[in-house]
Amino acid sequence: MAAAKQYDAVVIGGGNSAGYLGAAWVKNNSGKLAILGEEPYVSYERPALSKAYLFPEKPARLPGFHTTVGGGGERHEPGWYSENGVDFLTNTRVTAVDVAGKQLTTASGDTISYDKLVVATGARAVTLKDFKTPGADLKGVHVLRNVQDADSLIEAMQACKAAGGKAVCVGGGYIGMECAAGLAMNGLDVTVVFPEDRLMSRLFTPEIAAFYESFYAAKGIKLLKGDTVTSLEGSGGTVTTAVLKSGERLECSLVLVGVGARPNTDLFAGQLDLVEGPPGGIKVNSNLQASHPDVYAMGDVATFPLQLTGGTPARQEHVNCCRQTATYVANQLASPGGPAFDYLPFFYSRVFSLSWQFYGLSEGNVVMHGDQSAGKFGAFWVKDGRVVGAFLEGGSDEENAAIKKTVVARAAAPADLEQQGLAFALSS
Ligand code: NAD
Ligand code: ISD
Repeated sequence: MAAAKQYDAVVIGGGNSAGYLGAAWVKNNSGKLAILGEEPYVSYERPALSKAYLFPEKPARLPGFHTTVGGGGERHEPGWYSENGVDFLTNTRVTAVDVAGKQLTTASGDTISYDKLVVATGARAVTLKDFKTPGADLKGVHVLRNVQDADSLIEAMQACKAAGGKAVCVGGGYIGMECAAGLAMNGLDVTVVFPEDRLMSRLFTPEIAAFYESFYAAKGIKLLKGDTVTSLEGSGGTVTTAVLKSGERLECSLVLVGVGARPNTDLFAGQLDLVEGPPGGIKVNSNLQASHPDVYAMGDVATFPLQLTGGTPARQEHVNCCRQTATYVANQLASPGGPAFDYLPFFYSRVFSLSWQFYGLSEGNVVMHGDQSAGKFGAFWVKDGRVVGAFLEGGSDEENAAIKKTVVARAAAPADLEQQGLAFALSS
């Protein structure tokens, strides 16, 4: 039997965060690193898939968006990893990990030993099969998480156009909103179905949501609120109709499901402390170290104490968190201990000509400002007299940086915050 390969550190998962860890690892000159990813590609900037990848003209394609371009760094294609002594093993699925024995096994039967392990297994898209929705596995029903999903979706858009052009997006969150825009830009007739009373209800206030909803309506996108898909019907194995809880029947030849993601923790059940119930994930301490001292977790799968809220467990499914946790873990591997991982929640989206950013916490009273009819508006969340969160649509780099600064400083909110609006952030 061949001896197990040995590395100073192994990353399981070749997604967004793995690329950023690789970059910091090489910079730190930390030793022999392997990154094991089941996708056929080295790390790429996942956010592109629900945005520019779907553009009808000049769409983003690999190798254009390999990490670390989204974070303002170099583009690391496969050659970069080999030139820098990092074994990035694509098409490599890890099937078992012996945490105590510091060894893992891949689907092809290889055994790999490590000194330190970094869990970057990310999250998987929830599907309608998870809800046992009849018809969930019909052709034409898609989720979007990786390049393969995006390529299938693009192929499905062509088939949908040829079959009448009607598409349904299930879910009114990030994927539902961004993909509805992508499908509409490709000339499809799109209906979005979701259970809440407004788009992006996890973050948007009713006033914020109203702006995007009327923008979508003007683009011909129909929004069916307070409803869900109870079954899908098909003909010849391909979807033809979405049947809703309300009884409504939507003719369609493409269904895109964006109903959330679940952290991939299965390999570690019974071996590491996991967070049972929401937010799920692998529990790590303020140095992003799991319950075994030689294991770290980062990116979408890591549940860490959020310093901003006094250490409440947080799992942030966001590329910004992937980048920051990855750099932090690489630095921990080079030099353990030190200041806690301190994260400022950040979310953003871009759809059609729109672009918004949010920093901080959506807690307390909401103070709206700006002019929705001019496409430039925002909101501050004020708690105990301090600005704890800020949202801005249509902001320039300078304006977005200003709202971030206001949140970081926990600026005292003036009585006329609504009138001052963005000027308050710019002058803080
Ligand atoms: P999400 O949590 O943003 O939205 C899920 C939506 O589906 C919600 O509206 C929810 O109520 C709805 N839903 C849940 N069950 C449903 C059901 N049975 N029927 C109909 N609707 C249902 O999740 P998502 O949009 O699927 O995104 C998945 C992941 O990708 C998230 O981690 C997200 O943060 C990430 N993502 C982020 C961005 C971004 O930051 N711009 C873009 C795309 C994806
Ligand atoms: O910003 C994003 C985005 O569009 C994603 O798909 O973050 C994500 C992932 O959830 C994090 O990698």
